[in-house]
Amino acid sequence: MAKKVRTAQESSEDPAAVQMLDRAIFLDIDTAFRRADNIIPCNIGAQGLCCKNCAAGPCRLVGNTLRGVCGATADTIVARNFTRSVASGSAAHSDHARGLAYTLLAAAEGDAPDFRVRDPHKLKEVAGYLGIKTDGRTTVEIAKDVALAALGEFGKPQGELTYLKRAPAKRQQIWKENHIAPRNIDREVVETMHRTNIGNDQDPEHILDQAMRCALADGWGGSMLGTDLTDVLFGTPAPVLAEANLGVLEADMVNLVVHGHEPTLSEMIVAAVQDPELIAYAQSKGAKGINLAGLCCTANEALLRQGVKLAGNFLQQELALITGAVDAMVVDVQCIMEGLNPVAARFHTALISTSPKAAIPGSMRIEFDEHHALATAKQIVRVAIDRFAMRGETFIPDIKSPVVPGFSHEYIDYALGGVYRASFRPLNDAIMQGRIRGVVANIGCNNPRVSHDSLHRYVVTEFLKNDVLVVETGCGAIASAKQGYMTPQAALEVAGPGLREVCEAIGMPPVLHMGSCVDNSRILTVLTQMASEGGLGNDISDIPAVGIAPEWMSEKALAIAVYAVASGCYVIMGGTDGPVSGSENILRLMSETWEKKVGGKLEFIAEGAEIVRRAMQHIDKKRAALNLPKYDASKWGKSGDARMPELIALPLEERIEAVYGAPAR
Ligand code: NFS
Repeated sequence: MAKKVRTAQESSEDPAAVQMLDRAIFLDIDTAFRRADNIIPCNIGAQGLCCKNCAAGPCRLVGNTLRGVCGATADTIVARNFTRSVASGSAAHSDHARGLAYTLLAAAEGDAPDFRVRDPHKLKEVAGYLGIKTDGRTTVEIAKDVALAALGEFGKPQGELTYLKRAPAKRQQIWKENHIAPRNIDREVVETMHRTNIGNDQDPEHILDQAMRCALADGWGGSMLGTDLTDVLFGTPAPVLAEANLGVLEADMVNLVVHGHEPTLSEMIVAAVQDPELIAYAQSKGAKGINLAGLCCTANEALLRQGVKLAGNFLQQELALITGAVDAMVVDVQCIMEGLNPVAARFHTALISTSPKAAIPGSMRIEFDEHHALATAKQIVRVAIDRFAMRGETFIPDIKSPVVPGFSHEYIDYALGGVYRASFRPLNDAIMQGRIRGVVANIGCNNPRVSHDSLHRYVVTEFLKNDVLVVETGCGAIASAKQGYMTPQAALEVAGPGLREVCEAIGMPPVLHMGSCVDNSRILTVLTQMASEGGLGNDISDIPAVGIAPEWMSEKALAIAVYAVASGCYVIMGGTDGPVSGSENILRLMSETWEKKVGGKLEFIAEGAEIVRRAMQHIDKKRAALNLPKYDASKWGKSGDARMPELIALPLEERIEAVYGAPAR
């Protein structure tokens, strides 16, 4: 493969990113885009055919080499490599959740004065799942027991994960029959590493069963606890209005960007930037105020609850710095490029690392711990303000889109049915009638091997046109937010006739932002509620739904994909041929065998049009299996008011006249 250096336009479909990529070329600044052009991926590793699990190798299984030094076959090596990645991704999500459990515990014990239970309602719900009594007890008492029970899920000596019982009964039975019900979170990660160590599990199907068990410990364990405890500590999301893309940076304000994944720090920073003393300090340095924005999943967490603006997704972290307008970028863990510091060093930007788990050479170190969280956050804001005074020339793309995020399953329930009859019935009915053809969860990363945001943009547009409701998390959600698809108006402009009617009736966007990648657990909950509501079968695998990560790159995305499959979903990973392409047998195992075993399957499909075709085919197949009417777009579109964008711009009296045909009384 010859190296090809892409132009800015070829590298991204986001116009704000393109402007910054041009500036990167002009200033000769290295970015992930350029590095991806310069590094030709190792074809053997890319297919999963390189084993470096012991010092007898690394063994590369190509040509006539059919076995590694130990005798391992290509199938075993591909399965082992893949399963290790799933363990790594599961560990990342779950360790994040562990941190939240410790924060809740510290708050309940009075050791973290800046944190408290913001959603006592959710606390009681979670207590119920964990078998903790709530009657006659204080919030603090319940919170302490919830935190301890959550921590117990990581290493309990006997039994299975408590949250498994939140799944449909049929699903729980499938896990039991296949011996893939996770016992505790840490044990499944540890056992995966053990089994894939030299000279252990040598049956690829058996290895992949462990991939499912480990991933389930993430989805119905680490991630679900992570979501629940975040809601307990910071509030369950509900819709809020915000903005997305690099245009949210302000030329005349101190710009502080939070990046990474943990909400504990970012929530404190949200509080710190509102401190009148710090605002006055910023003004004393010539700034109009302090502007907070976020990247990646930290951004999603802060957006969902606080309406903090989105500066961009994974591939925009270096680009944000290239505006020259970021005074400080504060990072914690996960998806933080090592390439950031050299870019920050070209500007006045302070790159501040905070996590005891992630040291970043060259960064300013302000270690965060929950015991004096707000004080640390204020210190960070002060650094940003001091750097503002050192700012040089800036170039902020004048590009941003409105976004209405915050669709927790609790809010969807409420939006569909109201306070007194909250229910998923209207959603199930819309799918059963065919107004909504099916549901796609479009999630996951950006990958510099793919033109930035191009596949997210393409597949989501196609699904909306075909009356498929799209729910999103992670960097996929940020891509749609930037594209302007997360407003109720977008339904009128892009959605097909049936989906448009539903969105108009409820006043919701056609693409629902459900949170960070850890919050994919919310999608499991929604699917479970749909399955138990009636009319769409009685298990997740019956629902006309597909999970897609069109531009994935992280091992966390593999963990999500596998727990979704083991929960009964068809999952498509896009952009590349995928990490198991070196073995036809493994590809078959993950599609045909897994579908027979657990009702879900995993496929890697590089190209957008083929992703859409297979997803539609699957949705229609599931509709047919449920005996639902064949999808027919011509039946819909006559109710609802397509004039909404013009109407809302009119003064009240004219609007009433336009709607009711008579002047306002
Ligand atoms: Ni998810 Fe979030 Fe983005 Fe990918 Fe990284 S930020 S946890 S891994 S790159 S979606």
